[in-house]
Amino acid sequence: MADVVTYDRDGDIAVITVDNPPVNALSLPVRQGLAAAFAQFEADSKAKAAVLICAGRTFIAGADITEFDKPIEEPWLPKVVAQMEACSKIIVAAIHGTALGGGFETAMACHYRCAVPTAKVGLPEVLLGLLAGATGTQRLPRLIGVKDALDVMISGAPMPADVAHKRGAIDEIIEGELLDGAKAYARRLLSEGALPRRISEIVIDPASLPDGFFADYRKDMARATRGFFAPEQIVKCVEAAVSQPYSESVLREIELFMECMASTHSKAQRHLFFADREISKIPDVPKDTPVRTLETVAIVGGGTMGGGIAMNFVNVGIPVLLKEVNQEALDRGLKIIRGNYEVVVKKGRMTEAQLEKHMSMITGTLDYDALADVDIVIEAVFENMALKKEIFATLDRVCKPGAILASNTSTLDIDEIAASTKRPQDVIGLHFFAPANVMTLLEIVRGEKTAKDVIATSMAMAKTIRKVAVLVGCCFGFVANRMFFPYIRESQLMILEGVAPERIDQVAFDWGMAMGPNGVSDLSGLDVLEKVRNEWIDRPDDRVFFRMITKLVEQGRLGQKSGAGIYKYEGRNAVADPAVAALAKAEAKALGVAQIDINDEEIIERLFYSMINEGALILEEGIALRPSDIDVVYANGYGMARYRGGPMCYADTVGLKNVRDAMLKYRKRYGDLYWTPAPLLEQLADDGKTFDQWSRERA
Ligand code: 3H9
Repeated sequence: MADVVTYDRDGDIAVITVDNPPVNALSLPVRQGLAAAFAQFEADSKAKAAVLICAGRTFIAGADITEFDKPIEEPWLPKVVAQMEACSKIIVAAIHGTALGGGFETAMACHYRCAVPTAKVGLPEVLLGLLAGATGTQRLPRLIGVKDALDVMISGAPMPADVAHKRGAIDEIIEGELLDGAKAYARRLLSEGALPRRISEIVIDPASLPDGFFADYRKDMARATRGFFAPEQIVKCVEAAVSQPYSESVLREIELFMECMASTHSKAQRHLFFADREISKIPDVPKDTPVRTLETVAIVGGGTMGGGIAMNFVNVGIPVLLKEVNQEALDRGLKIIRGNYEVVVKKGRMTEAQLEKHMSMITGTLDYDALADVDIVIEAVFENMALKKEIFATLDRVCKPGAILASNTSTLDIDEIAASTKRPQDVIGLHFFAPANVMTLLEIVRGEKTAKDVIATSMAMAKTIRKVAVLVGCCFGFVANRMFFPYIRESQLMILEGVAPERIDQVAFDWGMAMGPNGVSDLSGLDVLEKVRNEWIDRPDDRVFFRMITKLVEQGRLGQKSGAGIYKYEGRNAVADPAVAALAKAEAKALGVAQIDINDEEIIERLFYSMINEGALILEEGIALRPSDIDVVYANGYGMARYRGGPMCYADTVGLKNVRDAMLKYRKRYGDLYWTPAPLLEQLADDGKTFDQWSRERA
């Protein structure tokens, strides 16, 4: 038996322990160990019952995801759990931490389950584009009922121990030490004459479900699961659990699991699982880098952005000093924050008293000197370099030594901002995404002179305020916006070429964006995009660039906020506006832009390949550490469906040669300016490699 699983006996109770750090994943040695340990238990005449328990921080957290791209090695998990359930003597799972996926399936193969009150159990495979393929989709509906089981599997959300106990997924809550409690529980079961209780033997009565149950369930989940492959597969598994004998429906589960496993969706979602964990690994800022104290925060600028940023800190109990230029602006800012909290109260997620407490943690000030003692200042005024430099020069004068001076710029040069202070090592970019109190992404922009402890402190701060932080280098637009500009640029040009904005948005939406480029532009504010364009010193020399935005802003059409932009708005509903189509036609004529037929495939290629090529340039320049970091940015900051895995993963899925060849096609039509493939893309396309392979080879 492998060391990761050990077999001991305490009197008549066998204790089988899994010890495979960090999360006791079911890698091959664990499966081998479990198979051997339960064979030993079956043969051990002195053992009357077994307790399955895990060492370390958690019960088994699932199959080993790193094995999924390799051929299956026996014993495969469905076989191991079948062997366990078939045991002639009782097995008790003793759960702490999180029993997830294959871990919960292993627990469900046990005849009884006990857990500490802090434990959680669930089947989160859907988040990896998979389903619980080791009998989970067959056992959970039998154990807790069809509707609850579907909810657990479609959401992927774990059940806290008390909920699982109430639903019958956990039989006993152990208040004290888990192993002692589990052994005592097993002995009690023996004394009561309990027999192995096999979930697979429970029969679900189809008549217990309301008519049309599955059709209704599909309708209900449609919005939340739009575009994803796995949820429908899960529903099919549960339909099989209801309509077929267990021996047949488990085979159906394996078939549907293998389809998920082979899908591009699952590959993309698994890629993001590891990408989400890679982002915090910064080669020259190791985990043990010291961090500065961060107990007091000031924000300069109480507009929508500054207010949203303030809420992040207040929400985790950190008081904020909000600096504005005059009382009127300050009052307006505080009113917006209060309004945001009132929405939360209305939704029942906060009480009036909590609202007041949160508001009491924000102190307004009009005086820079009030910022003298804060640990960090985050500047959140509008995108104007001259103004930002002036503010940083003032901060340099008033703030205590060692205070972190951060700018929430979304595009501008952090090094130039830092140069307006005598302490560039303390200056960093913290690019929050709007609305800052809702969006999880935070780009942390490292300047040339930013100190390592300032980076480490900012990364730690991001965790505290529950943001997904990606460290990026300094260039116009950093990673997120720099790659977003080509996407908007192509959308704008296609409008001039005669494609309706709503069609572009629909194609992008169907591809997997939460909102198309035109809807997003209107939401962000066309005037904001125009300002950014104007601040972009070395923007492309191109009359057509962002042309529609410029013209619409001239007409006072600023987007959603002014009731009209690329669309006109009836309430919050975007409606196509013939005036915009007419404007596009007139502008195209004036600029000599040809009207052409563009199919959906071209819309996708132009929107996303232009973005991907910018990503390749960003990688060459070292602005992003890894292609997967870029993917995390897009999965969290721009509503790109996780089943695409982010733009760089999507490029790998399409094949870099295909991306490059499509670019060359557009280069022929539009010239070199935008469609010259990045040297990295050229090289990888020639070598038949992916961004992912390139990244691994450099690691
Ligand atoms: C499944 O079970 C399929 C079956 O139904 C069918 C099979 C036939 N495998 O997240 P953390 C690594 S699918 C491999 O930072 P936390 C992780 O990459 C699986 N590695 O810790 C990280 O590595 P590193 C269903 C894994 O305390 C380290 O462990 N299960 C796995 O914040 C620490 O992870 C799931 O989807 C894994 N399964 O959170 C659960 N899990 O240090 C996935 C983690 O090198 N896991 N690692 O970066 C989780 O949700 C969280 O890791 C957990 C702990 C909540 C357990």
